[in-house]
Amino acid sequence: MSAIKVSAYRWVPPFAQGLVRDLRVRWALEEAGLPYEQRLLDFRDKPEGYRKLQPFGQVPTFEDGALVLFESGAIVQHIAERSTALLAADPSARARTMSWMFAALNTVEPPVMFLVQIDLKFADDAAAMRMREGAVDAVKGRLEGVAAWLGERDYLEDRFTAGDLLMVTVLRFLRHTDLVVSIPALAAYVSRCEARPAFQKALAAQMATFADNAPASAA
Ligand SMILES: N[C@@H](CCC(=O)N[C@@H](CS)C(=O)NCC(=O)O)C(=O)O
Repeated sequence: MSAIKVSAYRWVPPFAQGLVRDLRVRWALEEAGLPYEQRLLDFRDKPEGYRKLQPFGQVPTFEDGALVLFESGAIVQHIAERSTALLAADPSARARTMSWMFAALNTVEPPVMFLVQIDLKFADDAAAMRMREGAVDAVKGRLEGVAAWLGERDYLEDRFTAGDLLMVTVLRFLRHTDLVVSIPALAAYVSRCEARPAFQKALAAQMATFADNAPASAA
């Protein structure tokens, strides 16, 4: 029995499968070689008391004995601090990784999620669609920044880190568009990171949970 528990949804519709943020935590745990169990929840029917673990009722949470964490970035940071697989030992390199972790979640994710909301939730809303062009431009600006930084590099810094892990999970939210694939260096970067065995294991675990718990109506 592993001590670590990660909350995740039992099932979500296909458009969200492979994107739910427990994937970040599963991936980090796989990179660090730390076993975990899932605490499975229904998207619309969270258990009584879950907000004591996650004040907003979201996934993921991370439980390790008495320690309970929420916010995927904070959880990935906590895991990274336990393993040089995600964070180098050198203090300056660690600080650089933190910059990229914040950049992924604080600078790239907000415009990406704004566009995702427009496309997936408000596609029938004319007012929302009028904002789409501006939202796409905002995303393109961020993607160009990441691509220009990457240049010829394989990773954001001189090796794979928790910064890449978070950045790639953010870029994956754009899979319903051609915004990433139309920048070959960025597409190659995402594919390089997704090819890591730890990512493949994490994704397979999330997808297996959805397959095991698919409602009859989804068949
Ligand atoms: N900033 C939070 C966001 C968590 C989040 O948005 N989780 C989604 C699934 S990916 C969720 O549970 N949404 C349901 C809700 O917001 O009620 C994190 O990174 O952990």
